[in-house]
Amino acid sequence: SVTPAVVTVTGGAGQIGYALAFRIASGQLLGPDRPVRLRLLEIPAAVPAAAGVAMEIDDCAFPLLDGVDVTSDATAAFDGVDVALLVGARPRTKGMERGDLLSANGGIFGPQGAAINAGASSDVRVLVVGNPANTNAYIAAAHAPDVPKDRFTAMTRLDHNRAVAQLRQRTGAAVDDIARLAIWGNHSATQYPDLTHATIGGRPALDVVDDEAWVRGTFIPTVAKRGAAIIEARGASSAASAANAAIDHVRTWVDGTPAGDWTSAAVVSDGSYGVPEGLVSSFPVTASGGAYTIVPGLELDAFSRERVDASVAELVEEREAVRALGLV
Ligand code: NAX
Repeated sequence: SVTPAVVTVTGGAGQIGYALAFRIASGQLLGPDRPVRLRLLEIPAAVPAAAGVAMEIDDCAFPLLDGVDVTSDATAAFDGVDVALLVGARPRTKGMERGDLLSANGGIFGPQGAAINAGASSDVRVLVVGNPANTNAYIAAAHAPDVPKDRFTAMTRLDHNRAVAQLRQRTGAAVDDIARLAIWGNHSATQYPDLTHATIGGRPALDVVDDEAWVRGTFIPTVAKRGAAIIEARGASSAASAANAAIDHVRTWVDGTPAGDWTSAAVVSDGSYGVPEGLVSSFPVTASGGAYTIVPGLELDAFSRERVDASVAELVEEREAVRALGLV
């Protein structure tokens, strides 16, 4: 029998946690051959709600599920973890300054990084979803000196999928014919959804679209502000689509990207494209052999360069702020 993979979801009682947990337990994260031990980490006040989620998961009688544990103890949650999905975070509330937000999240992601460092399996893979996702991943990685840096990632796959969806709606192309889209920088409104290397059925997407005003005035802001539009429409932030993107991110990490295509993920920069080494920034990435690799050698035109630099400048500011606060 195969040893179950330990998958830990933080914020297991939250909206995204609720959408994620069932998909993980049903085998959609690691495939139909890998049994799963699911752990839900919550703050003490939300442990009863997480226990309710665990009851519902039990009630699905998923054949691949080895069991569900609920805990508010990070050490227990990350002991032997293979895949850590860090979803729970402190949201920005009214009147909260950025320093307060970063401090509150440093208090979450620092200790979680340390618990991963202490107890995770040697092949652990970490995806940070909770915002500010890039900087939370930076903080967690800084507290896990024994874990290779390339195991820490943050999620921009939802932004990537949103960009694919906008392009398919505009052009009528099939999703499978759209390739080489990229999200650069921070998972925030400064992100740069980049069509300059994208192709549709092998043709440059910019030739198919043939409308620079649409690209700059509609496509880019629609993708970058989609989260706010969902909140406006639904009265709640993206949940099932975020969970779906988290599943995609991990599946691609494990299974690889198709030949000739890439995806987007925020990974620890090696200095590529002038992004300071160590920052967790989104890039076009390929996956193979269980590792994400930044796509090398792409040409950035002047507009792209400016947009990437602006988003990376925001990441640098966040890094300086968490350093000044003593969070790393
Ligand atoms: P919810 O508020 O519904 O759930 C968050 C859960 O996390 C709560 O149950 C809370 O008790 C728990 N939590 C808080 N601190 C914790 C801690 N220290 N340990 C364990 N659990 C803790 O938020 P939800 O809608 O699920 O969103 C979760 C996070 O994802 C937010 O930070 C949100 O901003 C972020 N998002 C990131 C996206 C991305 O693309 N990277 C997109 C979707 C989403 O907005």
